Amino acid sequence: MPGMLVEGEWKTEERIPRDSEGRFVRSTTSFRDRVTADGSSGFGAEAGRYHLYVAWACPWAHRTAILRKLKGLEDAISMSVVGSYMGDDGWGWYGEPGEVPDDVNGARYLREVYQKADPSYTGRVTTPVLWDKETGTIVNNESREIIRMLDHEFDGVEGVRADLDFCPEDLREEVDRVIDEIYEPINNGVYRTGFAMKQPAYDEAVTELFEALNHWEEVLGERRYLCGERITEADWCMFPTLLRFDPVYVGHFKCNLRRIVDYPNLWNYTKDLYQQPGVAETANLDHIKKHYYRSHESINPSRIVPKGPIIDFDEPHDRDRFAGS
Ligand SMILES: N[C@@H](CCC(=O)N[C@@H](CS)C(=O)NCC(=O)O)C(=O)O
Repeated sequence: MPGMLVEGEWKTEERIPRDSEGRFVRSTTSFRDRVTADGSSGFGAEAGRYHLYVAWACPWAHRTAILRKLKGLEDAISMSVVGSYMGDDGWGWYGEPGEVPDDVNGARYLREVYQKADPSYTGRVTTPVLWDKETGTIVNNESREIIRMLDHEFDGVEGVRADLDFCPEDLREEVDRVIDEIYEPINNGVYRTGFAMKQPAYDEAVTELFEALNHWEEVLGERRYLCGERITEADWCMFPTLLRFDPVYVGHFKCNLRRIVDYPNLWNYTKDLYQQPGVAETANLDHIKKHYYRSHESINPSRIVPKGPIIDFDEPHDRDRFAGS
């Protein structure tokens, strides 16, 4: 893990945050403004006004890259992609294939973007970041809130797929409930498992993680997607974790009771989502593997990136047996 900003200054002595029992503790994010269709929040939905910073490696950022792609927001919202390595300087641009340089703020390190938004910012420098070019600040850096904005607020912008709604009104409660339900044991659970520093903390996290996967394996035996017959934001919150599971979390994070390929429904579901038009272009497995294995020196001191597993997300899936999009 890299450092963090303390009153606007970069400190590298900070480490992966853990409690006294060795449990990984995720920090809360601090930029929580919203873009709104009518501009009432001060951040109106306009083409060309916003810029998204992502890491291909990061599952939270991945959600936002997917929504941007699927909603047809690529022309309206520009995007930079940091390199895969997160070392002492945190996220930054190193000239690696797959990066997209920051032509908005000209940053070398992502922390510069946070410093510009708030010169006395204290907190972690995380992806994703939604930047407002007009006021020169960060609107929001919480993936779940960013995907909701991309899903709904830009529908009046030309070229945007207003016909696609990943959180329709009648499903909103259910979508939010499922996003909440998968967050702690699964999305954050893989990190709590991998970053645990004491045996009981690991045991607790890995047990919860697989209990939750077992549960969703069953649910997905009855319906095509997490909330029913249509793809929702909940699926786009689940997918980035499942995509990374076998290539990274099984080995690097010791999430190894089972692999996703051992779960017929979860595996076919993962392939179904991967094969949705546009999604594969957001799935950079090279950045994903390099990021985890090379950035977390405390759990992989050699920084060797394993060659396997051999896995094909393009192989046919069986989800057409259900009704659904
Ligand atoms: N709650 C945030 C979490 C974002 C997050 O933790 N991103 C990781 C990358 S996967 C990060 O940038 N970590 C850098 C750090 O903690 O220093 C969200 O969902 O947007």
